[in-house]
Amino acid sequence: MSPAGTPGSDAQTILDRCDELARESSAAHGITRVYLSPEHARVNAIAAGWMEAAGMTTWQDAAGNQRGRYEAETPGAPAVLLGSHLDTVPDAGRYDGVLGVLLAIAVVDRLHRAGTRLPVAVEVAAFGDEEGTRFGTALLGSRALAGTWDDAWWQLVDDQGTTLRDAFTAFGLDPAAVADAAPPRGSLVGYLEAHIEQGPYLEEADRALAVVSSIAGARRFELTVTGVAGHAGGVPFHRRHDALAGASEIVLAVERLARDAGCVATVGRLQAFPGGVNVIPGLVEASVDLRGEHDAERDAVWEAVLAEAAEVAERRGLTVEARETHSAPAVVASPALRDVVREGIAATGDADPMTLFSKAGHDAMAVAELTDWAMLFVRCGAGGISHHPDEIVGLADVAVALDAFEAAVRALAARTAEAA
Ligand code: HGY
Ligand code: MN
Ligand code: MN
Repeated sequence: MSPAGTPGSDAQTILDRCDELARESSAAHGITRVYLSPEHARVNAIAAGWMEAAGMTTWQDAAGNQRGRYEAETPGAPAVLLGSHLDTVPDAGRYDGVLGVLLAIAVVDRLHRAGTRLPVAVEVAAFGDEEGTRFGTALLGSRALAGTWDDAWWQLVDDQGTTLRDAFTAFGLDPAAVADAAPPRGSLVGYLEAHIEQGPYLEEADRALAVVSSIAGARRFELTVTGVAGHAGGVPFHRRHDALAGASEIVLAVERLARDAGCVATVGRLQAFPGGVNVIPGLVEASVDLRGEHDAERDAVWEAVLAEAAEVAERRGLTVEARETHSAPAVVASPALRDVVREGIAATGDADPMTLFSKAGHDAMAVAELTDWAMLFVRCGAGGISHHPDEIVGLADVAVALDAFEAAVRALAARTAEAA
C-alpha cells in the first residue's frame, strides 16, 4: 500500500470516490442529490459495492439508508456505528457527508485487508437525508435509525407536491415498516462520525483534525408576510402595504438579533409574489434557519424576532405568520467517546487535539437519541467554505483523518472489551 497521503494511497482512493459520487446529481451542473431520488439510489448501490469489497454484509434499511456490517470476532457482538450522509444541499460541495461515509468504509477496508476482527462489529450507515433539502425537515434517515420517526412527516411534500409517503413507496420502501430501520436496543456501543469542519477554525489554527464538543441546536421556519399588491407607480408610499419591504426589515432583524445573542441565523430562501417588476409585492415567503450552542439562547432569539416582526407588521399594515418546519436540540458529545476520538487524533502525533463546537448540524444529533456519540472534524480549505462547489479537503488531511478514525475505532473496541 502506498504511503499515507500519496497517490494510490487509501486517502487518494477516498478522494477519487468522492469525485465518483459527485457525478451522481439531478442537476446538469453542480451536485444536487436529494432523499429518495434516483441519484440517491445510485449512490447507495455504489457505496454498497465498496462496503462489500471491504468485507461487509450490506443492506438498504427501511428508511433508505445504505448500511453495512463488518462482523466481530464473535458473530452477533454489539457494534460501533460509523457514518454520515450521502445527500446534499442544492449545488453542493463533494465532501459534506460523503467524506465521512468513505472514511468509515476505508477504516473497515483496512481491518478487512489486515484480516483483523475486533471485539465489536463495525457497522456503517450512509444516511439518506441529513440536509432536509427535499422535504424541509432534516435528519429523516438518521431519525428513522434512531427510532424517533414522527408519522406526521408522511404528509411533508416536496416542491413537486410529492408526499414523503409517496416518495417512500416510489423508492421501493414500505412506509409501514420504517421502524425496522432502528437497530435492536443495546446492539450499538456508540456512534462515531467523521465530517469536514465546514468552518474556518482548523485552517486558521493550522491544524488538520479536531474533536467535536457539541452540536448547535437548530430550528427552521417558513415565514409568510402578507401585504397588498399594487401598481408600482400609482400607489403613494403612505398607502402601501409592501410585503417585501416589510420582510426585508424582518430579515435584518433576524441577522441582528441572532448576532447580538451569539447565535447564527440565515434567511436562505425568499420569494416575492406576484413578482412583477412594476408590482408592489403583496406576499413574501421566506425561510429562517436559526441555531445556537444552547437551546434557550436560540429560542429567546426567536421570541425577539417574532416581537420585532409583529411591530413591523403593525406599522406597515401587514400580517406575518411563522410555521416551524424543523427542530433539533443541541447535543453534547459523550465524554467517553470524545476521549476515544481524542486518542485517535493523538495516535497521529497531535498530542493536544483541538476541540470545536459545531455550528453545522449532523446526523449525530439524531443518533444521539439512540446511543453515545462523538465526531472527528477534518480541516477544509479555502476558508472552510461549504455548501458550495468550492468545498475542498487536502490529501494529507484525509490521510491523517483516516489514521485517526481507525485508531479511534480500535480504541473504542479495546475499551469495550476491557469493560466487558
Ligand atoms: O445545515 C447544516 O448545518 C447541515 O449541513 N445540514
Ligand atoms: Mn450540509
Ligand atoms: Mn453534513
